[in-house]
Amino acid sequence: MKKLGILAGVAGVALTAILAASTARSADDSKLEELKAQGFARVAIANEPPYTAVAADGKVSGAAPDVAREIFKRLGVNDIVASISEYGAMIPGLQAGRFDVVTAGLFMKPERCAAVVYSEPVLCDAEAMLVKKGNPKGFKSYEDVAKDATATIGAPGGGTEEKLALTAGVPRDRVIVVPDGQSGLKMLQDGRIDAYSLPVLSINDLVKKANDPNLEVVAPVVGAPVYCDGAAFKKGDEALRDAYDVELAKLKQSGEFAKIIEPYGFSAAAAMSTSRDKLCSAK
Ligand code: 6CS
Repeated sequence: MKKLGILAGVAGVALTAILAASTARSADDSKLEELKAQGFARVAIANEPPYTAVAADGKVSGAAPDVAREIFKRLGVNDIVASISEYGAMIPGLQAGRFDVVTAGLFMKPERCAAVVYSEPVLCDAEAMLVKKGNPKGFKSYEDVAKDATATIGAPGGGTEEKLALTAGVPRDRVIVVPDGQSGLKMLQDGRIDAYSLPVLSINDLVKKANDPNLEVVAPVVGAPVYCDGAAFKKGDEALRDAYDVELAKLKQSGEFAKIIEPYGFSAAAAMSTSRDKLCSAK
């Protein structure tokens, strides 16, 4: 009778372990299953071409959403639905459940890596400043703006360029929060700011469309790092992030990743030459 008791005990332990493992797995997969059932993933974007763009008819494009759309399709989530957000509101919105993922060129930096769960790198870029033709104040770096007591610089609220300008010593009242590219362009053209800073590809896109001979691009901004973004998921959605990374790696491996992002001007090699771990631990 004793032997029977021991066997029953062992079987019970094994059964408990199997149940626990399957429960954990099903809990992990629940977010992906939820998105599959929903039929779409809610993505946060900024409408800053070529990273993200919303056409007059509402069509969402840009390198970041195009990569996300392809990956989610492979995961069984048929489409993405985009909401436009300021960069500084993306992480709070993700944490509040307003979005399922941020696919907007939200650059990986240690403080952001602590707040969200990033995929592996997708889009890499240096920083630029848009100035008047001839660069009258001779800006080459954010420190140059800081040193000129009369100079003002525009940048996205909660964005990387705002942080870089403040860190370089530009006083708060000389760093002007600009909601979007068109506003920054107009403010510079009207002389309301002396420089407008965005990543290089975003500034180049603005200049190409502005068709204004009185503009000049300072790129790269001396002393500013090259950043890369990743898709940013809410903490707790690590399993969804891992599934996303598996498909991202396949896209990179097959050459399809390059086919999606390089027409926008991004380098697949740049994203493939670095990693989330490196970018999240950068000083
Ligand atoms: O990640 C950021 O904060 C920056 N990323 C892009 C693509 N544009 C401006 C923004 O500040």
